[in-house]
Amino acid sequence: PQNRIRLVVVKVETSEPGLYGLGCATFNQRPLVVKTAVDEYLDPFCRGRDADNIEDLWQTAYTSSYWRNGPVLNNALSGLDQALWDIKGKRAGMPVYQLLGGKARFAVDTYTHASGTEIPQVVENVQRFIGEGYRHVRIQLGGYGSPQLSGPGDFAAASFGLAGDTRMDPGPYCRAIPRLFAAVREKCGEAVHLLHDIHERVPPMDAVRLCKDVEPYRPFFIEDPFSPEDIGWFRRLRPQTSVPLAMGELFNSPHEWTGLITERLIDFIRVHISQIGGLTPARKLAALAETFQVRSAWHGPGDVSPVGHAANAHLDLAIPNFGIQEAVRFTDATREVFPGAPTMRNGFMHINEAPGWGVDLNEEAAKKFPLPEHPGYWHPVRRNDGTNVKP
Ligand code: GCO
Ligand code: MG
Repeated sequence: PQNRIRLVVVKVETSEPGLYGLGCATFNQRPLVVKTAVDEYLDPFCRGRDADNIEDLWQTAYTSSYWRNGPVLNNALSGLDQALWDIKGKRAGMPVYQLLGGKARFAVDTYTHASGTEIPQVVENVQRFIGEGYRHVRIQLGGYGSPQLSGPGDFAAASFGLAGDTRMDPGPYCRAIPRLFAAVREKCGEAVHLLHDIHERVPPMDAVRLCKDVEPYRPFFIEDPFSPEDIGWFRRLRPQTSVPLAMGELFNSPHEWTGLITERLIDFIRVHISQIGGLTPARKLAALAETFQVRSAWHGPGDVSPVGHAANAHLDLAIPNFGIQEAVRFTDATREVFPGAPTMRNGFMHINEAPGWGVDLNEEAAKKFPLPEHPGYWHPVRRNDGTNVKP
């Protein structure tokens, strides 16, 4: 219950009895602000408007705040947008991927997460996932940036920060990851595709060196070597390594991805679809990326609702430049609240073929899971001297 995720899902009702749609608006770290944006602003804006005109509703709602492209308003907009696509599918009697042109593949290939505090544990987990049919596995040592490699923080002793603050030292992390890749390759062979998420935790030049250090182990991709504030570094990294690069889960705006794609600086675009405003902007982004041979890897962690995972998967099924998708692992409780949620078989994600997204919401069941007490903000991660590190 402590690590329960604060899912936000928007329900759009129409004047046609029983016709409604669902959209993912999950922002786990600030859920109530998204709720306010939906209830106080989008709801009155949308009343009386035609649910058939998705593009018009998206464009007019997007500019209705004048200031735009932030995570809160984009998530709220995604709730509306994905719900309108769900309605469109239900009205057509088709799954949404059919509205996008139909299937370009039979199912969605995925990667799963193998982690552990020690290298042998990670190796064991990779072997287990290969046994379960996965062809792609992300390998991490502990949490992002492996705070356990850095030892506990002494901030309390220095009367700086609070007890829950953790310490992250780039040195041990950057030395451990190439050893992790070497061990997994040695024990698990060449066939499995390996991924790793740097999660923007190290100074840019350390990330450059880390990418070069893991190059001999042929990663499928290395994710978020830099933070969005540092994307200028891709121009320096790209000429130095052939390691495939994935970027974008923190992006909000086309300004952030357009240059990276058109200058061919990344291989995988990894935006979080609700964070950029829903399916409407995501399918345009997918088309832009297709022209430049950039493949999709839509962000699909635990803090995306089953509706959002279904939206990822419908787009994955339809676009030619699909790359990879994060595997889902829903609990029985989540499946009870969201009947029709995507399922996994042999490392592939399958969607429910019912019209729309194929995912429903059991509002009665949802009442059993109120928001956790903790508001959801992240606790500080610090360098040795207490300086804040991007998460
Ligand atoms: C990933 C991620 C996530 C994020 C999380 C933030 O799956 O690649 O980086 O685990 O940290 O979604 O809330
Ligand atoms: Mg990530």
